[in-house]
Amino acid sequence: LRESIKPIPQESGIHPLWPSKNEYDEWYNVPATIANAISERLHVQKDHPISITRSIIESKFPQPLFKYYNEEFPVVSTYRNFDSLGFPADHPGRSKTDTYYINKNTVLRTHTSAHQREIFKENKSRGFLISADVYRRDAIDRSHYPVFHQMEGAQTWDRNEVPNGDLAAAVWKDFEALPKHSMVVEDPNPTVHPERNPLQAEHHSMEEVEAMAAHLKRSIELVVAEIFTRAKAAATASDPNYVDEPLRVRWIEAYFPFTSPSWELEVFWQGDWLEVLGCGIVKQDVLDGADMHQQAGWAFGMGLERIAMLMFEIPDIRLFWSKDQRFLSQFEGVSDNLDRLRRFIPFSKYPACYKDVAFWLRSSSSSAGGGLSANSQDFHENDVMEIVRDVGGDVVEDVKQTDSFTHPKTGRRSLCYRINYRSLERTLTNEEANEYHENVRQALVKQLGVELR
Ligand code: FA5
Ligand code: MG
Repeated sequence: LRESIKPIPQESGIHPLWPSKNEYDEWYNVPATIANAISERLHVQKDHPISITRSIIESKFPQPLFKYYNEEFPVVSTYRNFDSLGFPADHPGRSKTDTYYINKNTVLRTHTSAHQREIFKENKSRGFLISADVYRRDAIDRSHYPVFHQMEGAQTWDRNEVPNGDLAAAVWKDFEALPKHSMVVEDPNPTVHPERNPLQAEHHSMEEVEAMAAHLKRSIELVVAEIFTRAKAAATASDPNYVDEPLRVRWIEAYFPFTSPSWELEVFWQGDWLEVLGCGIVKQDVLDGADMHQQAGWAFGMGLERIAMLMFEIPDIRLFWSKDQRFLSQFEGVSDNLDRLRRFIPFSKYPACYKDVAFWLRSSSSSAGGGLSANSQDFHENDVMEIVRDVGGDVVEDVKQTDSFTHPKTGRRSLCYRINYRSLERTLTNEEANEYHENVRQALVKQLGVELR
């Protein structure tokens, strides 16, 4: 039944660099399915769509101006993942419900920005790209997965090295040298916002920030334009009558503790805006931490799955983890010859099987086994997501809350979730789905201490 779920790892068999058990503490919350993912390294697996996507993006940031890093190990200190980037002590991203911990001071990185400071420090080029697997306890749906891949990029200018010390002029010159594109880009907001996205006034002039922002945005737009050119060529190769829809992209304001001002880029895809990356002007603290006091520049972090989904028309993020030859064979030979890139042809969808589970949260704060707890105050939906995923693996397509109810007299809260069981590889029998669901119900009781309704 659990054939599509990887086996529970042996005591020390996760990875040679995985921390030993005596480093775990009461913060440890990494399920076996997640720990096993660190050995997959899809971003460097030849002919894997994530790896193909990575190399196409790399081609837009050429060496030696940029140096590429693809080997950073995912277990990092909380200092690297959070503190070195200026995350406040009470930032929600640090909570156990959002992040996988080995122990109080060690996590699975939640983003490639975890390596910014050290790579700024050791890198001798003016730019870098870091591609890697990242880990988040997140909702489950077609575009969210608890393990995914990001590419971090940065480029800096050194005030001591630009002609006449004129940073803005040097950046504008580099901007003018970038290729043009014909995409229509919505970008309605001013470059800075006095409260939400201020100029780092002690460090930059407004003109410098305008120049760096323009350079950053153009550099990223060129990636998107390349992806869509490839996507269109692939679609036309499979279907000569293919008519593409006009591409819509927009810059929106964003917030990150380590950039200001900051933006996100969204692409209109299948009827909805899909966020593909975050970026901004690097905070001087981060550069100072890397002894780059005279430098200024930009950084971005993009979701490689999201970009690959756009380019190959891959409909479901779980597919990237498939070992099914009907998936993998469609990308064979593409790494060596990008002209072979084709749209993904979905194999037929197997039937969905919806099952509901309803339960009462505990009203007391007594703690259940497993370190999780589900009394009404500190209940977090990600705990449900993770239990479901741990039991059902990739057979769970998505999980949605369908009801929430607080008893008027007792004040107890009840929740109902609808789970969609659907294998990407075969039809699940009703018996199998029932067995998964029963295991989910038992795990919710055992690990969260809920009372089933
Ligand atoms: C970050 O992770 C920042 N570190 C990005 C950044 C880097 C900003 C450098 C400024 C400078 P965010 O949480 O928005 O930002 O994630 C970046 C991208 O990762 C998203 O835009 C999305 O494309 C992708 N992403 C986020 N969560 C998931 C998920 N669960 N599954 C798949 N992709 C995801
Ligand atoms: Mg975001």
